[in-house]
Amino acid sequence: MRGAGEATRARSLRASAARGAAMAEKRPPRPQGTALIYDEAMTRVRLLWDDPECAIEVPERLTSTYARLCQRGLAQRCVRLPVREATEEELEMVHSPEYVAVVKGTQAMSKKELQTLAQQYDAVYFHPSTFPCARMAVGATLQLVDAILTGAVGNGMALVRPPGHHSQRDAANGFCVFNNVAIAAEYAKRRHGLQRILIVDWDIHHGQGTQRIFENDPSVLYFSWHRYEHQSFWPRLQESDYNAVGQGPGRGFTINVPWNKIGMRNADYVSVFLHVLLPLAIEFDPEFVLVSAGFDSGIGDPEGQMEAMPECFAHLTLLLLPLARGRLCAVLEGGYHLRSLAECVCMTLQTLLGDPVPALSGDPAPCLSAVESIQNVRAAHARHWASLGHEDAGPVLTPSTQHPLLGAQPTAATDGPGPILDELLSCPPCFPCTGIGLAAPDSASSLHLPPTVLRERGGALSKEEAAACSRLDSAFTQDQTQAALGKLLALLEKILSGQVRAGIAATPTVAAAAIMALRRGLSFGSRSRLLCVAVGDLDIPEDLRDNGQILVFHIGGEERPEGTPSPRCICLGGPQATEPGNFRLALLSLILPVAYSFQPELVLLVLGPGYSLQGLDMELLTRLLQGPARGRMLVLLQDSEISLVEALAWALEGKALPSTLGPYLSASPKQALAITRLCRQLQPDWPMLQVSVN
Ligand code: X5A
Ligand code: ZN
Repeated sequence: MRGAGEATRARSLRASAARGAAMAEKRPPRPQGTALIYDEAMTRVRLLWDDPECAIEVPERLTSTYARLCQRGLAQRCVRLPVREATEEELEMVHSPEYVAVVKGTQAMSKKELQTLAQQYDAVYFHPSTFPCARMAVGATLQLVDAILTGAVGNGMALVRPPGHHSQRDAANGFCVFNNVAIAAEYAKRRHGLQRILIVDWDIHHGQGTQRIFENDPSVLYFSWHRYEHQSFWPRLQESDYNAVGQGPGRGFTINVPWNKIGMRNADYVSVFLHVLLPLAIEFDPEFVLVSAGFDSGIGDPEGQMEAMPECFAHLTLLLLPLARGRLCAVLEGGYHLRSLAECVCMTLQTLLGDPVPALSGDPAPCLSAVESIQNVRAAHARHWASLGHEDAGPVLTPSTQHPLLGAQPTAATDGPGPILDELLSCPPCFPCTGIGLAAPDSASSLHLPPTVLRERGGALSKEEAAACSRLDSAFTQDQTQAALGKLLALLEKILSGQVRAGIAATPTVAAAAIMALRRGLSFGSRSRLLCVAVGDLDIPEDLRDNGQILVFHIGGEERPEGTPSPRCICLGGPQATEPGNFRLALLSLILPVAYSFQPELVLLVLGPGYSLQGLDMELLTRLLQGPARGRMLVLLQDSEISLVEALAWALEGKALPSTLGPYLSASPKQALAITRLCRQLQPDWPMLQVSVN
């Protein structure tokens, strides 16, 4: 009986797999397009009286940002969606009818009355256009949600005013009237039937409104970082600290990262994403990502006083895109330095469009205070999330920024980076060269590839190259191998000289090809840094393993006896290393932090013989490794694996993953221990590995 049942099951599985394949052929390979929503109507609200606290929330925030998007040619590349005003019913998904009525009443108020009403709230102003504008900010956000969730576009951004994340069920707060993002999350649940939504609030203020709306709700994972300075910064709430993790069934679904010092930089932000947000977000496996995209966390902002550069937001966006099949909806919140705001929005939108990210500038070491915050949040969440369950560091008891007797030290007021800021912002954005090169046998022509893929014809090898090849590869005499290696070298040449940004090369002998490519990369420039991530069985010669210019990760190869690991050749051996749970832990906690610390000019990804990464993990790896090297990557694979080229090409092209990452798969305790130990040993060499101060 049992045998027959299983046979039936197997048959129906095969049948459904075949159906899946047939469908996969018909539907467009990847979701397309990035939407932009903006309407001048939202510039109508402005402050009508004197109030220094609210004076920074000006209409020019939208007009100058939009002008810059047009100037950069980014707005033109987006799908434009029309705005609409949200209905009162939609507003009431989050707000009380009484509060909606109060805001509605402002349309007919005199300036005096508006001012009196505003005084009932903290840091708020009203204008006769507040109600229609705030409804439009919500409506614009919902239009974008609809477009993404119906598949009309892949992702998008809404430029809106007033902002939303401080707004609560019954109260306006911090320039916010209706909570655009919270309503969008509720709407996605009720109208689109979603069950898991991630809200990433990278504005520099705590979105206490959003937190309160969802603090009991396990279907919404809310992440916020914010300037805190031990509760001395607005809105000065205890509930913004790392130990506020949600309530009741929502325990664990609120993540707060307090910044206890100003001046946080690129490395601090990216570290928090790698070591706090991403592990939990991947475990949560959202169906949709909403970003409360405030840019007062960027350099120059008078509120935040932080020093993260515009390109940092490109990296933050890139790190979120592998989630939820790339279904990401960014909604403007704060951002008060007009130039910085515009640049940061450009970086975000450019990344949503799939462009490669610029290099992350500055020292890759997070500061002490940031590491303390990371340690504290991870300790607070260790009991709620399996992905942090192997965490052994407790919270920091006496933070470096806090005097044990006096409490928080006031931070001296600074003008931030001052005059150098203009210079920093005026660097022309490096528009990356486009194009993906493909060096593969002709059989690859039946694949469905992005239109930008350029087929490499290749040339004959020089005598020396041919000699080197035959030494490396005993099969080299065969024409096929020779042609493949010729194509590979020609492609690498184009990448090194900047004619194409990235490439894929399929050869009959990937091990030999990898060594040739590394040697060629080495000889290109004596100061160039090459990151090689090799998966599978591969033997990399000694001189390439401990070379100042090359950093090798060898994953899933032969297991070697434990010794002191070399900081330049990091091995995670054995077949277990490529199992999804183990691999994803290694990727976030080890590979990416080291890669960001190393700052390579080029990444060589080698899928060697015996390689056994899941398809989705291979795409995840390809997509995320584009961060540290400005999208410059060459993937080498065995020509018998030619079917992988399709997924690789779309990933290199910046397109979203074809599915969500799926239910959480935990790392084995043994592998988690091995990875944690490696991280600790390598920390002195690669500062972004740090997750605790002890
Ligand atoms: C959306 C936003 C900030 C309010 C600051 C009040 N609000 N001091 O950035
Ligand atoms: Zn803000």
